[in-house]
Amino acid sequence: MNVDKLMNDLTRKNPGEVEFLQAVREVLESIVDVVEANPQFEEANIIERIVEPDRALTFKVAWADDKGDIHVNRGYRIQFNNAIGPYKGGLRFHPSVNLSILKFLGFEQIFKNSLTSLPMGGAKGGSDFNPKGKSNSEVMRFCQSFMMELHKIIGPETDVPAGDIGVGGREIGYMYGMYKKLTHEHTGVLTGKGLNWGGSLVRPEATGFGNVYFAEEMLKTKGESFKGKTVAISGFGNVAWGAAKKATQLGGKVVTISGPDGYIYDPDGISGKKIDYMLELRASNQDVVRPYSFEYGVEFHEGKRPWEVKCDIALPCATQNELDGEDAKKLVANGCICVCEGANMPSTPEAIEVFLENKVLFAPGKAANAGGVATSGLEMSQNSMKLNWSAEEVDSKLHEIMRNIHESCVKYGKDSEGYVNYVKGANIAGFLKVANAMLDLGF
Ligand code: NDP
Ligand code: 2IT
Repeated sequence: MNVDKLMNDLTRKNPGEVEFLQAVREVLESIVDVVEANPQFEEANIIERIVEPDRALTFKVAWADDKGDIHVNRGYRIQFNNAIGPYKGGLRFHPSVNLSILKFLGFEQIFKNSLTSLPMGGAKGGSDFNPKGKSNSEVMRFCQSFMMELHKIIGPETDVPAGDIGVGGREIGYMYGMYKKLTHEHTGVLTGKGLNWGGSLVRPEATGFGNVYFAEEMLKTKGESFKGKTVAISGFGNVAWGAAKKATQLGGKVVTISGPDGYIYDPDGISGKKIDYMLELRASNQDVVRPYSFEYGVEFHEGKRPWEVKCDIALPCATQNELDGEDAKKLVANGCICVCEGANMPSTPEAIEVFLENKVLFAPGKAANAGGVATSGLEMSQNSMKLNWSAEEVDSKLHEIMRNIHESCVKYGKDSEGYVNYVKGANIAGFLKVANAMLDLGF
């Protein structure tokens, strides 16, 4: 298997799609040995087939603001691969959204969903709509207009979207409301729904909780735990919130959160009502974390990332490529022993190299943030059965899924000296199931 040749061909076919190409290269480099040991994959051209989305739809989303002015955004849905189950993956609303970002996310989602062991294929979608400063009614009209197009290609057994950056319970509600009107159906077509209309307990917390459960498993391999550890978190959204909650419950002290404007350093620990204050910050639609420093009288470091702070554990939970080689070196120099990605692809390839060289416990997002989509899968199961599980039941299933993902990573990622390369482990374990399914199904 010639990774450079494959990447050259892919670069020619997808010019300028930097994030997509970055995500594909990482996977291909990890699976070389497995592909070479299994000639049936190359014989069936699995690699060329897996890097091409089944379909990538873009559509116009026109909506009226509160003054009556009409705006146009672009909507997307990338249905990447449905070999092991219906397409599944979130919707992102952020001004930076483009085809490359959604293709990288859709591609990652194939392997992440495979790792969960639940029957879900990979997809992603969203829009370059900027929720910042929009009123509730503007967000509603945008979501309704978005769903007017999206509903044509989704369905509970076809493609089941959910949230991601800029899409939380409120947006899912408005989109689900419109889907229900358009189709005259009340089915589990979206996940992350409200509890009164088909949602699952623990879904809001699931990505962050799952991330911390995964980190806990990694720490255990070194006889360590969260107890007494200093934790640096980036982001202040859904994932950062859940991670802060669980890390604190397990005895860790979370000292940072961050936004596009800079980071907060709270040496006493972000715990209790301070964690829920993050929800208020997000709901304000202002895109800034700074108000936390006024509310609690702590330091705000404008324009900086939290990776310069001394910590034992780092949980990057904001967005892609938010932790580079220099940040990684700072973390290592400051004694950080574990980096567990809550966001999708937050570490650059240079950063990952630094972590692996220094034998840091490092988990890639596709393994470590799979708790969100796994719990979406559990929401789909509950919808199909027309039953609701208790919070304890969902949480214990989530916990077990994260332990199993950790085990799969160890199985395929442990080297002869005992160091676990979780990037390799996650990519191989995720790939094998999908590739074998593709063989079984024919082309
Ligand atoms: P939220 O919208 O709740 O929060 C996202 C956070 O990231 C916010 O703090 C946001 O700030 C910040 N952010 C977004 N884009 C940028 C940017 N370009 N530069 C700097 N900061 C940025 O989203 P989530 O918490 O749901 O998502 C966070 C990460 O976790 C993403 O990578 C997402 O793909 C991933 N993820 C989410 C899952 C889920 O279930 N929600 C599941 C698995 C992974 P702001 O919006 O103010 O720019
Ligand atoms: O990146 C992700 O896994 C998500 N945004 C969650 C997807 C889902 O379908 O729950």
